[in-house]
Amino acid sequence: MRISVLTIFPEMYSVLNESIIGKALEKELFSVDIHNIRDYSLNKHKKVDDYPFGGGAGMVMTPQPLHDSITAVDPEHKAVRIYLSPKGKTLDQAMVKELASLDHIVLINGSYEGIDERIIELDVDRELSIGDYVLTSGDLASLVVINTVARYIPDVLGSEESTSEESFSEGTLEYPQYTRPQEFMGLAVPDVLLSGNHAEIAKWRKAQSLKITKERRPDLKVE
Ligand code: 4GS
Repeated sequence: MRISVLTIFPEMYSVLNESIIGKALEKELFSVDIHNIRDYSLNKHKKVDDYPFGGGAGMVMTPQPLHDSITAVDPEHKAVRIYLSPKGKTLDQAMVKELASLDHIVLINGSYEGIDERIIELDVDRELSIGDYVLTSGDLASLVVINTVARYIPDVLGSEESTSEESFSEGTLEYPQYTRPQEFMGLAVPDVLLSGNHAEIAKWRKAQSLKITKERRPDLKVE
């Protein structure tokens, strides 16, 4: 899988060199190419923003550098082009899985008050939000997309970090986990987890998972 990123803050993506994602990129299990939108500006000062028509606060990203950078990374429009914005459909684990099945995605990042609407009309396939709050630019949202999608690329996660028994994998929140010591600050690990009875452990975990989902996320509706 290839992920292309269009941004005016390419340095924000240095976090991709860390941890599990950094290792996966080193192994070329997938690729991320980052492009500075400013490099595509035909303005003599490399300007990428301007005042909004109609007035109002802030600046708007101009269409020319966006259109040219999008066209440069995806000339035949074979990729799914995604604009990160609070107006988009909110990212969830089902969407993450779907995105992970694509060959090429382009992540388009706005800053300031946003981008000229005509770019959304002309060049964008989908708008995607990571949640109901406002960031200073789409870049942290893009990093969330890259991180969550990468987890579904074969061999990115080791056997210790599988996507099979985690929150949302069954549409529910994950059961509580315990490790050594058996007692900590007077608190014991639930007996069933020490029993060696795998059927009973699975039953307990399932029940815990349903209980915590009902309590904390009634919106997730299970069964
Ligand atoms: C989000 C979000 C976001 C909106 C970008 C204001 C700068 C900012 N992008 N999910 N202009 N939430 N974007 O807040 O994706």
